[in-house]
Amino acid sequence: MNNPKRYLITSALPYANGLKHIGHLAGAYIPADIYTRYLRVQKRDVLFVCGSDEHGTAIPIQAMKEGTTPQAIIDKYHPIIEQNFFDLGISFDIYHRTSAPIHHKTAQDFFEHLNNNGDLEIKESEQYFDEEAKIFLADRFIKGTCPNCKYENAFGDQCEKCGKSLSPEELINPISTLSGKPPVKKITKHWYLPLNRHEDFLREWVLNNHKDDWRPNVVGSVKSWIDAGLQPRAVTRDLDWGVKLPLKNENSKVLYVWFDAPIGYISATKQWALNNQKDWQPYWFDKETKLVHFIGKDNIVFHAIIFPVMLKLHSNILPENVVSNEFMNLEGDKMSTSRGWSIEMDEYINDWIKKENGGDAFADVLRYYLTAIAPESKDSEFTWKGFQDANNSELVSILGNYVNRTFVLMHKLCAGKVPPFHNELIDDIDKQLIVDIGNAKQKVEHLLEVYKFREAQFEVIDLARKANQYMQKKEPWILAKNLTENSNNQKLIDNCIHLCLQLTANLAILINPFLPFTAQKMLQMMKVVDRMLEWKNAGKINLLKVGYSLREPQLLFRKIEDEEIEFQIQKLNEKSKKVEEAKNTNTEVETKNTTLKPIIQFDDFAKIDLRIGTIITAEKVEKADKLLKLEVDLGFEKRTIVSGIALHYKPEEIIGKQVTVVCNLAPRKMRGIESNGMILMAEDTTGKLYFVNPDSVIDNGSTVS
Ligand code: B3M
Ligand code: ZN
Repeated sequence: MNNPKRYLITSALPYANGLKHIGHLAGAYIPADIYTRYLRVQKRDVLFVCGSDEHGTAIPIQAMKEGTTPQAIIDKYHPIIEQNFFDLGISFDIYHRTSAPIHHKTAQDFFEHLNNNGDLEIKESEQYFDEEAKIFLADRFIKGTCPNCKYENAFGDQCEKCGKSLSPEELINPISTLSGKPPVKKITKHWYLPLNRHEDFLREWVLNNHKDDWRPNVVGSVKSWIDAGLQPRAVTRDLDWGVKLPLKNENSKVLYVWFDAPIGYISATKQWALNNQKDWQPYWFDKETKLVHFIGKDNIVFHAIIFPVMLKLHSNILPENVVSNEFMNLEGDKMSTSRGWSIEMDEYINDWIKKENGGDAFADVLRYYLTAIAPESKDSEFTWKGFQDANNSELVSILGNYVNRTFVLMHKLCAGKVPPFHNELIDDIDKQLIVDIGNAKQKVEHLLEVYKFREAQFEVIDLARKANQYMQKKEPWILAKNLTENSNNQKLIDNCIHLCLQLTANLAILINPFLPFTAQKMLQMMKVVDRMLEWKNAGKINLLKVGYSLREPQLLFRKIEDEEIEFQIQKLNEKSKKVEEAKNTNTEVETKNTTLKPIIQFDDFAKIDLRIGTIITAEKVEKADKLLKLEVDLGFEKRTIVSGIALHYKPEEIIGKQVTVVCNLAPRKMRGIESNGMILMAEDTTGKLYFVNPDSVIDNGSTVS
C-alpha cells in the first residue's frame, strides 16, 4: 500500500497473569515502537494500540496459584505491565485492557454479527470434563504430551515448547491441571468459526498477495496450516471467566480468549477515539488504513489466519503485514517465567533504570541490545555478556565516545559554538562524510519500511563508526598545536568540528526511533527542540546554525563492570534454582494433595473422637528442632501432646489458641515424652502448616464430627 492515509499499529496484548519478560519485549513491542516512532517523525497519521489480555484460563490459574480471584490478578498485573512498557519507552497511544466494558460490548457485537450472518457453525461434541472440579477442561485447564514434540506439559490450546496449536483431544495422556486427574468426556455445545470455508481467500491473500512482503516464517506457518487442512475452530468455552456469550440461556459460556483478544485492538481504538474526541471507524473500515500487527511466532495463526477471517466477515480492513519475531532464548535455554529462567521487565527496570541517576540510558541499552540481536528470522540468544559488550564496545565506545569528543573539542577549539565551514578548504574526506550522512538516511529509511530493524539500527551505529574514523583522520587536536597566523589550521579545525556537529545532529534523528531517551539527551546538549528530530531533517548538514552555542556534553552511556554482569548471572541461576526447588516441593505436596487415600466407610470415621481444646503451655523439645511440647485443656481434662509444628510456630505465639485434637489415639512416646493425642494441622501446597479451629471461641471439649 503506497502512501496510506493512516497507520494502525498493534502489539500483541500480553496476558495480565504475571510479570512479562524481556523476550516479550523483543518480540512484539520494541520493533512496533521503533516503527511507530519512525512514522511519527515522518509526520504520518499513526495510532499505536495495545493493552492487557485479561481473559483466558491463564488468569484463573494464576489466581488459584496466588489464592485470590481472577479480577484481583488482572488488577494487580495490568498496571505493572503498563508502567514497565512506559519505563522502557514503548510509546503506545493507548494501553487498554480487555476487562473493560467497552471491550466486552465490542466483542459481543462482533460475535453477534458473525452469528446472525450464519458465519459460525454450532456443534455438539464430547469435551474433556473434570468430575472433581466440575468444569469442562480447555486451554490451560488441561495438559498432556504434545503429539508434535512430545513435550509433557503441553496445554489444551498450544504447546509452549514447539508453539504448535493444539486441541485438548490431540493431547496424549491428558490430565486436568485443576485436580490432577484424568478427565472424562461430556457432551457440550460450542460455536465454531469454519476456517475451512476461507481456504481460497487465505491462499490468495497470504500465499499470493503477501508471499514477498511478509516474513518467510509467517508465510511458511500459514502455508503449513492450510496444507494441513483448515478446521472449524471453537470460538466459545464452558468457562465463567471471560466475555459472556451474548445469547439467552447460554450464560455458562464465554468467548474463547483468542476470539475476543484480537478484538481488543478494535476496542482499544474505540477507547482512544473516545479519549481524544476522534472517529475510530476509519482506522478499521477505511481501505486507506495500513494495519500492521507485531507479534511473537506463537501468535501467528491467530493474526495471519483466524483474526483476518473474522475481519473479512465483519467487513473490516485486513492487516498489510503481520510482523512476527522468532523466540529469544536466554543464556543457552528457552526463556520461561514458569521455570524462573527469565529476566522480567520489572526486574530489569529496578536493577538498572531506577538504581541510578540517568538510569533511563539503560532503557535504551536494553532496547539497543534486544534490537541488535532481534530474532527477526531465527531464534536468538540474550546473554548478559553480550549485553555488556553491546553497551561497552558499541554504545559507550562508538556512539557515546564520538558525541562526547565532538562536544569537548567544540568547547576547547571553537569557543563552545558551532564553527563556520570554510568551503574553500573542503577535501575528499569531508565530501565522503557528507555522502555517508545522506546514504545512512536512505539505508535506515528503506530498512525500516521493510521492518528490518536490526539492520537499520546497525546502519546508524555504522555512521557513528565512520564519524570516529573521520575525526581520527582529521586530528583537530594536532592541528590545534599550531594555530599561527599563516596556517589554515583553525579553519581546518572549524570544518572538522562543523561537520562532526552536523553529523551528531543526524545521529540524534536516526537513533531516535531506536533509542528515544538518548536522542532527547542529545537534543538537550545541542539546545534544540523536538522539531529537529523530524525525519525530513535527516541527511542535511546545516541543522545546527553557525555561531550557535551548545551546552557542555553529558555522558550518554556508562561502562558496565564485570561484577554487575556476574551478579546478574548469579541472580538468574539462583532464581531458577529456587523456582525448581519450590516446584519440587509443590509437586510432592501436590501429588500428596491430589492423590486421595483409600475410601473408608462412615463407621470407620465415627471411631475417631475429635474435640476442641486450648493450648495452655508450649515449649521447645530438647534436641528436636521440629517438635513442641504442648499442654492442651480439653475441658474435661488437660493433656500433654507433642506436635511437629516448631518450624511453623513459636511457642509463645500459640498460647491460648483453640485447636482440634484427635483424643482417642493410643499414647506414644516422642523424645522420651508421652504424647497423648494429636493436633490436626492443614498443609498448603508450599508445605506451610495451619491450625484447624472453629471460627469463634467455643467450649473446650466440644465435639467435632
Ligand atoms: N495474550 C498471547 C500472548 O500473550 C495473547 C496475545 C493476544 S494478542 C490479541 O502471547
Ligand atoms: Zn510441542
